Amino acid sequence: MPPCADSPVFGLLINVFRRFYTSIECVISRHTAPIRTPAAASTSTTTTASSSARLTMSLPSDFLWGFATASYQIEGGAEQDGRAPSIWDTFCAIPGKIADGSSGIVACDSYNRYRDDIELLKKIGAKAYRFSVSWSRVIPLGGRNDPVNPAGLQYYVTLVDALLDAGITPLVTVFHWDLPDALDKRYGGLLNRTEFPLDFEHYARTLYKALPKVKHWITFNEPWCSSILGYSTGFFAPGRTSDRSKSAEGDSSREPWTVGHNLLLAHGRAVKVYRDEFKAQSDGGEIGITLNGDMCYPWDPADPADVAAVERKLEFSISWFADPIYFGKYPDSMRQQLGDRLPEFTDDERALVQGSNDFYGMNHYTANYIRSRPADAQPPDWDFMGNLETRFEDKAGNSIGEETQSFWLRPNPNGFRDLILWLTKRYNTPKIFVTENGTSVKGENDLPLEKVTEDDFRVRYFDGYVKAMAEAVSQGADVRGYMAWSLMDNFEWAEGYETRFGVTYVDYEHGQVRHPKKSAYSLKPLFESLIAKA
Ligand code: PNW
Repeated sequence: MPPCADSPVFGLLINVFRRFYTSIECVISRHTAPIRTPAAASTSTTTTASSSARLTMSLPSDFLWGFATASYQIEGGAEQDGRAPSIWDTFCAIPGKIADGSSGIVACDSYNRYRDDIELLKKIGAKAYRFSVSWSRVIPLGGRNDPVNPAGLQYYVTLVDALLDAGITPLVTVFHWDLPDALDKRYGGLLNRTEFPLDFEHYARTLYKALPKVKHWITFNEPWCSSILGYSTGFFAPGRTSDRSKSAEGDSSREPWTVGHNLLLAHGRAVKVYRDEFKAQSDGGEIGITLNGDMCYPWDPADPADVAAVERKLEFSISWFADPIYFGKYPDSMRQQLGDRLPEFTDDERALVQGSNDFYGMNHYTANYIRSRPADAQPPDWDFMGNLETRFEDKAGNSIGEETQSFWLRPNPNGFRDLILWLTKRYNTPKIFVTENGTSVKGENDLPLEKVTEDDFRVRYFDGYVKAMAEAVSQGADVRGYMAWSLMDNFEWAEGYETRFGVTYVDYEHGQVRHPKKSAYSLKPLFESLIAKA
């Protein structure tokens, strides 16, 4: 507990803090009926007939499309064949952290049913599959001097071989949030600037060596989520935050920025090892990081402060990681607000991180309106957005998109096009793989099976978003692949199993049986209409 924890000022701060994090949900409950205007995008296709014609065959002939998942969300088999707990197993065991009190102990049981998953991918025409590796399955205690678990590693060797036999290209995420719990206990996990990058490097090397046929490697999934949700709001494992009602430990003013820095260093190390020791023999293998980012629009387009706040929000979420990778420094807006709470790169660190992406992995789901805060209003030290507010309605009352089951997600396909073009401009036309895009559907979990598979809302979402992506390509963006989130309903982190993102319904009550929804079959014809013939 900090010395001032029982002071009235601290109490007030915490109240403000809590109100801030629930403000998004308040906005939703105030507007149950979404307002449509020309500016507001809906899930319906936003392209006109003539632009649709222009989009035909606009994607390159070798464009990879498929579906994505992550280890802790689908595998289950938590105690099988020597796997040890990750920080998510530990976090799920704390009452109140997961909406439905669930965990990933069984999940979709993909550890035992991966052959079903591959059959499913074949049936729906996927060319690629993005999955992540469970670190604590491969190296149960996590560290560079800890033993490798051959059975755990073999699971991924078999999975990759089976995918390739089925003609499906594997994209492998090395880390999708499930840090071995032993490393968190041993040295503070992601908070440790020396040990964590070295252990991650060793773990990554173990995978490169065991999986030489993999040609698309993603070091980290969404470091923003690991840093902010894990160490500022405490919504995600390991749940650290300054909010003492949620966690006895944590410092939201500093820890997220430390963790972000360490994730960049670990990414840089893992990329260097890949390039030095594996890339030459890999026949075109590539490596990059996946960043999340929502598109932003000004709450009041006529107010320069809101326009500037849009840029700041994009910098605080995307450029926090992408600027060091492409430019070797943090954005000025972040340095200005955070001062020495944002770590400085040493020369060696900068050399490691700058230029470390062969491609940009893009996860994208939604858009927000941004309202600036008065310039003279000092942001609280836990602010992670850049002294601004996010809204679902603009000044004129236009809604950014329709409600979904996820409080943070409202579809706005034009935002996808605009964000791809923003990245294209700022980072000089990087090669982009869209590594996640998808939606939950409001009330889907309450529907009977025969209705749940008729997911027209999700079909329209994919149609709008994929065409918006094709539009960005026709305007000069270099997008090479697209992975829909997700192949199947799965453990949606703090939201448990009540929120479903799958194109396949998973019947958790009757042995994890998979039932493809309409959306599962919708991507093949969609991509066939957009990909140029070889
Ligand atoms: C991504 N937010 O996470 C993850 O990569 C997936 O594992 C996850 O299932 C998927 O999106 C859907 O949620 C996010 O609150 C989780 O803004 C939360 C947020 C964004 C992305």
